[in-house]
Order: sequence, then C-alpha cells, then structure tokens
Amino acid sequence: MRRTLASALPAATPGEEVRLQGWVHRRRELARVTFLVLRDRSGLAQVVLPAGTALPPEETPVEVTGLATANDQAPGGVEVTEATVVALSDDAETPAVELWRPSLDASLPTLLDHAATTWRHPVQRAKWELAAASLRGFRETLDADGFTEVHSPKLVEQATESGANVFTVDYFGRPAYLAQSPQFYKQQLVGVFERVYEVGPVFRAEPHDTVRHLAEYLSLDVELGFVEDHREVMACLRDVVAGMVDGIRRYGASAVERLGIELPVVPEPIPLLHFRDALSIAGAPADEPDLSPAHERALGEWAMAEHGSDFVLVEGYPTANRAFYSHPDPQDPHWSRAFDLIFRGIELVSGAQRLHRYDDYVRTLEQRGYPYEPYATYVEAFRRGIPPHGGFAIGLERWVARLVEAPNIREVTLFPRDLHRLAP
Ligand code: AMO
Repeated sequence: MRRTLASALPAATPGEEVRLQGWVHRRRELARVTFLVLRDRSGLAQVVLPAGTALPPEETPVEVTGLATANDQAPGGVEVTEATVVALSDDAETPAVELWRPSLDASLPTLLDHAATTWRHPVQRAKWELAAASLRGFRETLDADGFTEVHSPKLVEQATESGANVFTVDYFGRPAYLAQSPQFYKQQLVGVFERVYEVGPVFRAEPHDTVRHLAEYLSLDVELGFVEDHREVMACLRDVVAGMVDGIRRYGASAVERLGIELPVVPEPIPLLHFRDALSIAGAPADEPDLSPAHERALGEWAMAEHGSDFVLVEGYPTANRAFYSHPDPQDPHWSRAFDLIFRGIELVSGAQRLHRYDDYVRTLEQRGYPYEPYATYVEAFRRGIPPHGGFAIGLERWVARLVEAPNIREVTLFPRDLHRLAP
C-alpha cells in the first residue's frame, strides 16, 4: 500500500485503508479513547485508538495503518481509525523541549544544543523552509536571466575581503584559508560565462559575539558582465530579491502560515540614497566613514516612514572604506560605485561595480599598500579581457532572520557556528 502523507489524508475516501509514516508528535490518553497525533514532513494527522493502547513515546518514528474516517473535529476533517501502530525504531528519549506544544518555548542555548530535535517543531522548521523557498526563487530568477550556477573552491591561498577574519588551515603542510567569499572566482568566471551565481558557505573568523554575525554563513553571490554601472547591478539585485519573495509565496506558503509573518513587498525601484544623504538622515557626522548598525536602523525607519518600504539602497560609500576591487565613482573618486541594501534596518547585501582593468588593480593595491604577490593570480586575470562588471552577495541567514524578525541570527541557522560554538 502506498504511503499517505498527513496533508493528503483529508482527500482520502472515507472507509479507505491508509498507511501513514511519521513521528509520534503527541499521545493523549482520555477516559474512552487514546489519540495519537502523527507528524510527518507535510503536517499532522490524528489517529484514534482504543483507551489504554500502549504507544511508543513522543518522537519515535512509527507506521500507522487504518481506515480514513470523516470527523469534523479532526485536522482536515479526516482521521485514522481502527489503526495499528508499529514502531520503526527504538523508543525515542524524551526531547529537551515539548515539541507538541503549539509554540516552542525554549532558551536559545537549549534550542541550539538540541538542534537535531528542536528543528522538528513545525514552527521552528518553517524558518528553514523559508530559506529553502527563497533559494528556489533566487535560482529560478537567475536561471531565467541567463546566469550560470558555479561553485568555487572553499580552500584558498589568499584572503579576499580583509586579512583579519580568516580561518587558517593546514593544507598539506602549508597554510591555506577557508574562503571568506567567492569574490575573486566569481569575477574571473564573468570572463567565462558573463553571468554567474553561487550558493555556498563562506567563512569569517568574526572575533565578536553579535546577534548578526556567524563564523560560517550561506552567501548568495551574483556577478554579471557588460554592465554600464552599479545601478544596473542594483536593478538586478532588486529583481533577485523580488524573486526570493516570490519563491516563498510559491513554495513556502505553509511555512509563512505557520509563522504568521507578513512578507515584504519589494518596491520597483527600491528607494535609493547616496551615502552622504544617508549619513545626514541617520544623524551621523558628515565625515563618518561607514554606517553603524544604529545608522542602518535609522535608515530602515526612514524608508518605512517616507516610502512605506522595508528596503533602502545606499550607494556611493567612501572608496577608501570599501574593498579594493570596488570601482570608484568616475566623477569623484572619493566616492565609490559600491552599495549596500538595508532590509528592515540591517545590512542584507553588499555589492559594487568592480574595477576591470589590470592597471587599475595594480595602482589600487599600491595605493593601499597591499603586496602584489598574494593577489597575483587574481589580478592577472584582468590582463586577459574581463568586461566591465559588478555583483553582490546576500547573506541568507540575515534574510530569514529579518523575515521572521528573529532578534538573533542563530535562531534561523540550522547548526550555527560562532566564537563559542562548533557543535552540534
Ligand atoms: P560582505 O562581506 O558585506 O560582502 O557580505 C555580504 C553579506 O553577507 C552577510 N554577512 C554575514 N552574515 C552572517 N554572518 C557574518 N559574519 C556575515 N558577514 C556578512 C551580510 C552581508 O551584507 N564580496 C562581498 C560581496 C560583493 O561585493 O559581491 C562580500 O562578501 O548579509
């Protein structure tokens, strides 16, 4: 007999024999009957058994066979009666949290220490389902727009973003690093495919314990060639983020419902500020080199108040404060063609038009006092014909954290890595 998923049980013909598999979500012993609530990947199903039926404990995987029976009181109006329950493994140990409760009431350390079971809670699981649906939307948008998915090495010879926060590993007796981003590779691959994207882990040896930083996160990287300027890159970013929201709408509707969240609307175009004006709106001194988390929050409030938007783009960050590969503004090289996208008051995306001429790289490295040698293979790629290009990277965990308004990014990360945590 084929397996019936909990979500398909309401469509079963009354009296039809069904076979379900899942976990014992909850046992309820009443005077005249015993209820078993079975949980599978699709939802919950109610199974009715005679009073006093011995059942395996909560979280034990089981198989249930019985008859689909209409009952208005049951979820979806159909339950399983005359059932036989067979355990598919040993009795499960009592979980650290009561997973059958409608909301998961546990401290963050408990959630994280017991991740393999706490993620089973339907509301907790919904957070990752948002991530998965967003990824589908991300890929579909780019696939439809002529992008090629690539994967670049995570063991690298050289730090890409800054020298400080890299993890060193022993690579056959010589030092190597865990990649802080696919930056150098995605730019070189523009020379091959014109348009590329990568979904992959990146590693940052973040020395601080913050609610928005992880030591390993999932970076959604995009790079496209033959662009006019960074504005074209920002237009692509806008469509990608809209595609991610659309992905959630199409593939994550049940997760959205379980979480009771409101999905953001991505305006076309997203409100855009120059860095100078962003500072002034945030009430920061005009010579401030970067936006602090408090400034970003202020800009988030401004975007909502002035434009009813969850999103605001900031362009023109001071060149000296952005990565060396960022393209300066040709009108005034003090400012760059780099941008950030702020979503609900927090930086979600960084991007830029990049330098694409070899001489510009050599000069910039020199000006910054960076040695040439460690960057040689990357920089020399620009001698072989790389077109004007730009791109961006979205932090997946930050995206989901803001969608569900989680105060701490760890709440939406399956197995977070940080200063103190390397397990589970
Ligand atoms: P950046 O370093 O700003 O840019 O990272 C891009 C986005 O990644 C997320 N992010 C993080 N998420 C969790 N934990 C962290 N430690 C962390 N650090 C960053 C943020 C951030 O906006 N190469 C450039 C991108 C580019 O220009 O294409 C880069 O990596 O959401």
